[in-house]
Amino acid sequence: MTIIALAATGVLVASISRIGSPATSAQLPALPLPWSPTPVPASAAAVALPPGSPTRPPDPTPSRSLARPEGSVTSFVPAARPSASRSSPAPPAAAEPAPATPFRASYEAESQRNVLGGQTRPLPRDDASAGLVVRFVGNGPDNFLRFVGVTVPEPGTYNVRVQYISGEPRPAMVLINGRAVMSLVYPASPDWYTVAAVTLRLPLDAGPNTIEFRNDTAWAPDFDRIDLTR
Ligand SMILES: [Ca+2]
Repeated sequence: MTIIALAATGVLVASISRIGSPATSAQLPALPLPWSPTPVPASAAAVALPPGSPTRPPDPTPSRSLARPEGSVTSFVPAARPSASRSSPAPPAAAEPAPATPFRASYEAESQRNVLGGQTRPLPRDDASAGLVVRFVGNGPDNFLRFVGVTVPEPGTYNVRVQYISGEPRPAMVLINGRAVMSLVYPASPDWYTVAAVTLRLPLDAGPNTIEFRNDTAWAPDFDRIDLTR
């Protein structure tokens, strides 16, 4: 399943794939900016929010003027899997300069360190990391999931890969340290028992951060885990 996301920073591609499935995910070619108001599926729109916006914005429309988002969606990176078979070994890849500060961290949604507001609660799913997801996020302001202590060494924009389960497309907002940075409609996972993932680009402060998922008016996905890299 392939979706298109809006991002003003250059990458306009998002795709989604079942975890561990054959390499069926496809990516759309990157589109040049500036963005032209071509209609896109509402189920795949990442919408920029003005800084400090306290409430969920109206549903996006193709004619909506997009401010530069603080957060954005980038290509989904599936779990490691063998590449397509080759008739001969691939030549060694050219050495790429290592990031100045390699970084990787993972956080389970169901961690007791997190804040599970309102009706949200961890429930078992065999396909989920650590066997649990946080369900019943959204459909009211109290039902939020807040990852606490998401710690990074330097301020900047990080890749945040979000694993979730949602048998239908569902929207949710992302708040960093209490401030709304983006809203995303998470594409449907294969079913209500299979994990999917999208990778977001989110701005984080040095030290501990909170990353909150919420939807004050409709149900959000069930969240499994987040993985940070840069
Ligand atoms: Ca989990």
